[in-house]
Amino acid sequence: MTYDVDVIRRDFPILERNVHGKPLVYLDNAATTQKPRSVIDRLVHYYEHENANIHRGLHTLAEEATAAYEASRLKVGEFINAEHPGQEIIFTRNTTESINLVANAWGRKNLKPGDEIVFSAMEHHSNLIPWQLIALATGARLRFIELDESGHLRRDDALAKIGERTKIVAITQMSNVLGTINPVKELAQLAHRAGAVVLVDGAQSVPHMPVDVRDIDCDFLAFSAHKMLGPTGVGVLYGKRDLLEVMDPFLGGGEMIKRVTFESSTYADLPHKFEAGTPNIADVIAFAPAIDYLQALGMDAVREHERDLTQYAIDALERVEGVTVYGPKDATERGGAVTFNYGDLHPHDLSQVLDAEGVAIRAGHHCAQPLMRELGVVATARASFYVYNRTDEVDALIDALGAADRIFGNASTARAAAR
Ligand code: C6P
Repeated sequence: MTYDVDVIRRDFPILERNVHGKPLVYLDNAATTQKPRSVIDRLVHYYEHENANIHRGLHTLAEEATAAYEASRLKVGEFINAEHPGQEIIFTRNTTESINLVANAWGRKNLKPGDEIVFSAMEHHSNLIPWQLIALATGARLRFIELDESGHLRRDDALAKIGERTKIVAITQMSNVLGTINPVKELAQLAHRAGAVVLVDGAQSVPHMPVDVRDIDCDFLAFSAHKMLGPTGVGVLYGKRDLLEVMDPFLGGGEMIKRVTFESSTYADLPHKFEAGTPNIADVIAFAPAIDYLQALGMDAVREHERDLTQYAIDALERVEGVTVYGPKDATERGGAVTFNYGDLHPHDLSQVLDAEGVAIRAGHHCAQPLMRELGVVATARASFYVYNRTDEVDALIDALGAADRIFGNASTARAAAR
C-alpha cells in the first residue's frame, strides 16, 4: 500500500468524534463519504473571499469565482480522462439528476415505440425510474440483464438482450448493494455494435477505482461529488461532445441561452446549454480539492486499500455464525459495499444496536427494491468502506455484532433455524 491510513485520518476532523461515548466507526461510505479539511476550508474560503455569481459579473469577485468554477470543471474532466473537459463535463446536483438529464434530453429525441432500453437487475432506483418515466412517455420498452448466483451479470443474457432494437444500455459500473464490478467496457462494445449508446452509472465506481471514459468508450458517465470526499449538491454528467451538441436542453432558464425572443431562443454552447440558472458554485469549487486529495493518494492505491479491507471484512463476516454476505466473495471482482444479513434480525434493529456501539452502517433496501426481491429479502445491512477505514474498524463491526447477539440472541436463532 502506498499511503498511511493513520496519517490521512488526521485530515478528516469528523473521524475524531465520539458517538454514544464510543469512537465513531464510519462504515456508510457508499451513502456519502466524509470530507477532508482541505474541502471544508475551500468552502469557507470561497464564502469569505470570493462569493459572487458566475459568468455574469465583470467585477473582480465574479471573475475569480468564475475562474475557480471553470477550473473545477477542467479538473473533473481530466480525472476521468475526458477528451474535451471544457465542454464534456456538465455540473448537476447529483448522479440522479445527471441520469434524468440524459433520459429526458437524449431519450425524448431518440426513443420511439418498439425501441429498447437495457439496464441490469442490480440498478439503483436512480438508474431505473428515469428510464421507466421516459419509456412511458415514448413507448420504448425496458429490458434488464439478469444476474447469476454469485451476483455477476449473466453474459449470455447480456448477449441476448442487447440487439438491434436496443437504443441505450444504462448500467452501473459498481453495485451499491452487491459490490459487483461490471464489465462496462465490454458492454459498451456490444452496445455500439448494435448501434446503441451507453450510459455508465459511476456513482460507486468513480470514487473507488481508476475510471477512464476514453478507455471504456462510454457515451455518458454519471457520478456524485459527495461520494468521493467532495461536498453534497454536486453531480457530474460526462457526455461525448458530439452527442451533447445535438441534444436539446434539459432545463430552460438563465445562463443556458444565446438569444431570446418572446417566441423562441437559441441555446448557449456546451456545457452551459445544460446548466440553467445559478449553479452550486461554492460546492463545485470545493470539489476540486477533493479530486486533488484522491489524486495525491493515487486511484490505484485507493482501489488496492479498499480491495484488501473488503476481503478482510468479507472473511471476518463469514466467520460469524448466522451471517449471510451477498454478492461476489472475491474482492478482486468487487468494490467495498458489503451487504449482509444476520440471522433473522431485522437490519434496522441491527443498525440501531451497532449505532449504540459507535458503528455507522446502512440498513434498508438501498434504493434497489427490484434487486432485494431477486435476493429474496426485504432489506439488508450494509457496511461500506473508503480511503480512511482500517481493519480495526472491521473488528469493531464484528464485535458490535456480538453485542447484537447478546441483546437479541440472534446467532442462536440462526442456529435453531438451521437445525
Ligand atoms: N446510493 C447508497 O447508499 P445520488 O443520490 O444522486 O448522489 O446517487 C444516486 C446513486 C446512483 N447510483 C448508484 C449506484 C448509487 O449507489 C447511488 C446512491 C446511495 O447506496 C444512496 S441511496
